[in-house]
Amino acid sequence: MQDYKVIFIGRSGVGKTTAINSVSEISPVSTEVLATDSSCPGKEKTTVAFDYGEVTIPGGINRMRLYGAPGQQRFSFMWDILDRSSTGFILLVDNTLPDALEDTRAYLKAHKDKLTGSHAVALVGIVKYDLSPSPDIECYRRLLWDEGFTFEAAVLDARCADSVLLLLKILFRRLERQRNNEVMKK
Ligand SMILES: Nc1nc2c(ncn2[C@@H]2O[C@H](COP(=O)(O)OP(=O)(O)OP(=O)(O)O)[C@@H](O)[C@H]2O)c(=O)[nH]1
Ligand SMILES: [Mg+2]
Repeated sequence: MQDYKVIFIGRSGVGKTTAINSVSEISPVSTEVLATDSSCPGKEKTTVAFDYGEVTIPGGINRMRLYGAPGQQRFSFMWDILDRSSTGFILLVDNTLPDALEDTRAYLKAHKDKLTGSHAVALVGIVKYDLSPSPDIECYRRLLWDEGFTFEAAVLDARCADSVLLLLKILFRRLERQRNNEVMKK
């Protein structure tokens, strides 16, 4: 059985904790506390250390260990701890942000080394598309292409297990491909 470590990253309030809670087969570990600032209006709680859940990829025996990073900058010291030996990254982006594309570009640039490391596989998940269908997915694909990333982009609703599972399956296929390539090289 292959175990993959996957980290959900992205701004505060995008849906990292929600996504893990939606699919985890174990009771998820949460480190949410009441938010004391206004960095994410309308949301009561924020993650201060990490979320943790586990899921089996349907039709397989492979397990994914899911971690959610805190979105708030002041807890960014956790990102380096979580990144160690990570295999997959899912960058969630909030399509309701007024500058969603530019925000995504800035995030990708800031974390380029991590996301394109030799053992890393990453993809972009666009949430809250139901609330704002613009920019559309093609805009994100173009942005990724322009910035030289080979990641896939997909739409999901972090509240819906099937939707999150679909995204995890895409990541899983890419992780398997990378693992096979590494085995062939040996
Ligand atoms: N309408 C809609 N709401 C969504 C969607 N995905 C997530 N949400 C909501 O967005 C909010 C996300 O909150 P969290 O999961 O706590 O966000 P987080 O990324 O863990 O935030 P931090 O812990 O502060 O970094 C929740 O209220 C979800 O119900 C979506 O696709 N559509
Ligand atoms: Mg959270």
